[in-house]
Amino acid sequence: MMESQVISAASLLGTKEYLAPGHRACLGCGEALAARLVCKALGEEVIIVNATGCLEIISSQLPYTSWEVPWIHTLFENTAAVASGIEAGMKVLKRKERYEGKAKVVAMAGDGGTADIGVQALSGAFERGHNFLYVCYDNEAYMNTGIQRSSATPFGASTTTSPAGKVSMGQATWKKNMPAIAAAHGIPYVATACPSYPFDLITKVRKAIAIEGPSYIHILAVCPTGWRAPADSTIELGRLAVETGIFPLYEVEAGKYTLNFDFPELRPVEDYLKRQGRFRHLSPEMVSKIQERVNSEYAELKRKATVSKASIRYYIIEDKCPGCGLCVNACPREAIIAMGKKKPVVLDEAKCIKCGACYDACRLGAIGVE
Ligand SMILES: Cc1ncc(C[n+]2csc(CCOP(=O)(O)OP(=O)(O)O)c2C)c(N)n1
Ligand code: SF4
Ligand code: SF4
Ligand code: SF4
Ligand SMILES: [Mg+2]
Repeated sequence: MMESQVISAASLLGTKEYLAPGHRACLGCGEALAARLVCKALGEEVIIVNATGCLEIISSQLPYTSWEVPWIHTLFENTAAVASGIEAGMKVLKRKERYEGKAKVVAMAGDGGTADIGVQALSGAFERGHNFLYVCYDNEAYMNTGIQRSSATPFGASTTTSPAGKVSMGQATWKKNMPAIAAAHGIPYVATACPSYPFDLITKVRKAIAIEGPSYIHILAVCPTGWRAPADSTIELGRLAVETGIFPLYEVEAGKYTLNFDFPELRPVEDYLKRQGRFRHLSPEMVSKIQERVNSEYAELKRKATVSKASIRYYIIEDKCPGCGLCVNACPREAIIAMGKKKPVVLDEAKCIKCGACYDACRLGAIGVE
């Protein structure tokens, strides 16, 4: 029989930061948050290979660095090639008994550095079967250089090179499906993730680095600056991207698809689009077009997936809960009900989408996970 185990954030992740505070990311940067969580999940036996882009710029302004682990900066285009070289070099050193460690090579790049200029190097590294993890932080444009469109910019988004105005309606092409491209290489592990679902993200990173061979994680990294959204909307926008089906969270393991969060009903895409200035100009016709596309892509994903509700379960530890109500406010689905002052709250599992927001909100460790 499996024993249920209560875990706390500290026991799950440890308190050590590997992407240290003091970096120069904008307020509310989803990319910095995602990288921090990824690094915490990776631990210290790692070599980070980081393309030029926001993450590198905010974290490595000489004479300062936020990196508490071995880290190398690469060009915009060659992250996967540099990672391949390091991994191959480590193999040789091991063979010659000059290196006995178990450090994992982890490449990191933005959507431009991955889906555009870096895709050739990445495809080659996947095809050669290097033992490394590649993480793409997808903020849906070239943010570091001033919000230029990339092939991962969504249809209709206004950027400085796809500006909405009299002659243009924003980005005219559909977002490139980079996780599908990675999966088409037949590599052992591909996943999508978002820091608005931190436990899901951490689990996937740990799974990916335990795998022998190439693995790929595509992370939606909300960028308040480039998306023209309030800095405090990062977590909510990530949740909305998932709950509308715009950015579903799934894994592809040896070709088998698992949808990690499946909703009885998707929220309308408008709930997500209307919160961002980059979509402000969209006409109702364009919103309907986006809705149709999301509906059909989500249906296709569900057709491929062995649908699994996340295997975790959240519950209230009654003797620790004085009913402060923080989790009630944090829950996006009204799945936690306050029973009155000084009484423990009640969690309705039928309504729970396992987002983990209540767990993050509780200051008293009164929410358990099993
Ligand atoms: C060959 C080359 N072209 C252009 C640049 C300039 N450049 C540096 S970062 C960047 C955009 C990065 O975009 P992305 O990979 O999406 O990362 P983000 O900044 O959005 O996190 C560009 C165009 C460069 N460094 N090298
Ligand atoms: S521009 Fe966007 S991705 Fe870059 S540091 Fe600012 S919020 Fe983060
Ligand atoms: S995990 Fe917590 S916050 Fe999220 S839906 Fe379930 S009860 Fe609500
Ligand atoms: S946040 Fe924690 S202590 Fe407060 S009501 Fe929720 S479970 Fe109880
Ligand atoms: Mg980008």
